[in-house]
Order: sequence, then C-alpha cells, then structure tokens
Amino acid sequence: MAAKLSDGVEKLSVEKTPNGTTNGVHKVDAEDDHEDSDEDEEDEDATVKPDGEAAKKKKKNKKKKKKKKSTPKAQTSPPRVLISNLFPNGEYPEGEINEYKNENNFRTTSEEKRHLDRAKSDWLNDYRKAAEIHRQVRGWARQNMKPGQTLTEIAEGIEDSVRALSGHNGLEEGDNIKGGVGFPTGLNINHIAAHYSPNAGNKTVLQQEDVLKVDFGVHFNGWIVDSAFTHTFDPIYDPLLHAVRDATNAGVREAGIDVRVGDLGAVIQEAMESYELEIGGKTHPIKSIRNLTGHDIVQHSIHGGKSVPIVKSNDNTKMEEGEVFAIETFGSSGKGQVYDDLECSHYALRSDAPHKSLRVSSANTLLGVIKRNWGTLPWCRRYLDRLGQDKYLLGLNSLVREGIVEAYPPLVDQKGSYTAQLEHTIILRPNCKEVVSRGDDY
Ligand SMILES: [Co+2]
Repeated sequence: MAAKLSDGVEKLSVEKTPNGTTNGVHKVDAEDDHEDSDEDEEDEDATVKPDGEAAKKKKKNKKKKKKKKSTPKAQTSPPRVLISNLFPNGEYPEGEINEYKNENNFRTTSEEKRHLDRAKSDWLNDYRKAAEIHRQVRGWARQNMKPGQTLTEIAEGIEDSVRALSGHNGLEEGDNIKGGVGFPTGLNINHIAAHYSPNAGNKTVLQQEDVLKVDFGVHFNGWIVDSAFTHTFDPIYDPLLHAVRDATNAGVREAGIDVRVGDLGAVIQEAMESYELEIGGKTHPIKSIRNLTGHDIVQHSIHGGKSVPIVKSNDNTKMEEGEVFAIETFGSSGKGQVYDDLECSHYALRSDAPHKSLRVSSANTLLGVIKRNWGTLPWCRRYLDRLGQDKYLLGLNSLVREGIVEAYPPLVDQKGSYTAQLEHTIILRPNCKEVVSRGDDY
C-alpha cells in the first residue's frame, strides 16, 4: 500500500530537487535482467548422527509417514491449505539475506548484534510465515488472473486465499486483528496507481490490454508484509515492468541502517528513468511518480511515519536498526504525479484519532465495529459488507470528517497513461537485511 506525500512536504522536496535531474534517457534492452540471484540455503540438518540415533530417527520417520497421509503436503489451487500444515516444524523459510555494507559491515559478524537478532526470533518467524502466505497466494493469482474476470472476483480470490492459509477468516470480532488480511487488495488498472479496490456492485472487467497492479498484505499480530507486483498480458509493457523492477531492486539493495531516505530516492529515480515505453509508434519516458513513496511499517500501522521517496530529495531521515520498510516504486508513462480521484474504498482508523462525542449515532456504532475488527489496520467497504454492516456511508463519512478515520482515495496519473508498481517488505535486522517478501517470481 502506497504512502502519498502531503502537498506541503511534496513542495519542499520538489523545490529542493534541481530541475532536470533525469539523466539522458536511453533505451535498455528489455531482456536485461539485473535481479539478484537467490542464494542457496544451507541444509539445516546436516549433522551426522551416531547409529543408535539414526535407528531411532528411522522409527520416527515411519510413524510420521502414517500421519502424513491425513495432512496434505502441497498447496491446493485455489490455495486453501493452512500454511502451518505445510510447515509442521513451525519454521518458515527466510527471505533473501543481504549483508550490510561499508561502515555497517561489522554487523555481519558482531556477536552483540547476533544476540540482539536472536532475541526477536519469534517475531521474525511470524513475519516469514506471512511472507510465505503472500508468495503462495500471489503465485496462484499470477497463474489464474485472466482477461474477462471482474476485479471483484480477483480481489475476493486473493483475500479468501489469505484468510484460508492464515487460519483467520476475520468474521469473528477480533480475529482479523490477530492475523490474516493486512490491508485491502489494491487492483489498480492503467493510469490508476494505488488504493483502488472494488466496492460492492463494481462491474469492472479486466481487459487483455490492461496494466494491473496487485497490491495486497498479510499479517500476524499486526506485523504486515506489504508487497505488490504488476501483471500484464501484452509484452509491449515490458519496459515499464522492468523499470519498476530495477528501481525497486536498486532501492532494496541500497537500503540499510543509517541510510538517508533522500539518497535512496535518487538511486531509485536513476534506475527508473533509464527506461522508456513505446506504444503505437510513440515513445514515452518512464518517470518515477514523485508524490508516491515507500514507507516504514510499525505494528498495526501500515504507514509508520517515515517515507521512502522515489525521486531525489533532501529528506535526511535515516533508516534505523530494527525497522521494517516497504520499498515500493511506481513508474508512469504520464505526468509522474498522482491526484485523488474515483470512489474511495480504503480506510483506516487513525492511531492519533481524537476522542470526540459524535452527533451521528451510526458513526458511533460504526466506530465500535472498526475498533473491534481492525484496530488501526486498514480495511475497505467490502470488508464491512461481509460482516453484515449496511447503510454505513453516512456514519463513515462523518468519521472521516471528524479526523477519526483516514480515507485513502484512489491515486491516479493522467488518463491514458500507464503506471506500474513493484514492492517488497524489508527488515533491518541488527546483523543483516532480510528481504522477507522475496520469491522466485520477484
Ligand atoms: Co506499501
């Protein structure tokens, strides 16, 4: 889920950015692939056991085999097998591990940092569990999304899968705060860059020529994996997809403890703006969308308060040890700037919500429902519908007006333009950086 810069902040960073920071645009070979290769994982159980032990182990395995017959070993299509059934030892695969660079190099071998890291291992395992669910659900979605499907069908397919794998269907009060869907599934087509999810009755059908951004979240205990990709059926958009992939990977690579977010923005912009998109004989430079940013993630809040710009800026805010960041980049063939448009679907209770007495009684009732079901996690109108809430719009609008609930309307670039997005969640562990949402796909 993207963060939008407030107008004031945006002006500040744009003012400070010298004009013409875009380097000479050159066309990059569409096949050029700079992605980091996955490192081989070490075999965890490589120690040799004495004979007696080995024999015992054999017996154990025999017993296990019988049991296994009742529990499925593989994920189904659509995904419905509880993730914990696929990892019976309770340990989930780690993401891509990156060593810290330069003055932070000492962290790789520091005993003190290693100790700090171990102290938080349960938290990390929960994070990896959410990431594994994200990988399995998006793997299925990428294979099964087809032109002709409605956006509602696609959104529900993803959300039902996340609910099934996490074991949190979110229907009982409080269940969704424990785990499951981390925020509304964004299904953003073409010039729509972020925060679009179908509301009830939406009849939008995915088209062959569409550029679809799929942005969804999975969480346990309020720690959200925020990851997004762009899906197309026509290879003419490949340069746009490669631009955001390179830009996000550049951001992920350069992110680290003590890194200034403004510097990260420059690196991201340079990678992004080395591409161009050719459509119908016309060439469009690809721009970083300058008023969209990545963000830090704190427990139960998708936007912690820090931004990761995707254009060069003088923001000297530093990333710190233990922080979690969503590194997301947006490329556009349009103006490279978004504005609010279309019907709102995404909302979240503000963590700094004022305590006020509300004149609209339905607003009071709705506020209770929101607090008990999501706390400060984001949700959309469809999630209220599935809990049996109706006629809530008056109350909802009043909560937004009073500054209690934040509305996140869709963000769009100019009509006719194409936008793409790629997003990963990274954890700045004390002794290494973990790209927890990394998969074979992106
Ligand atoms: Co995000």
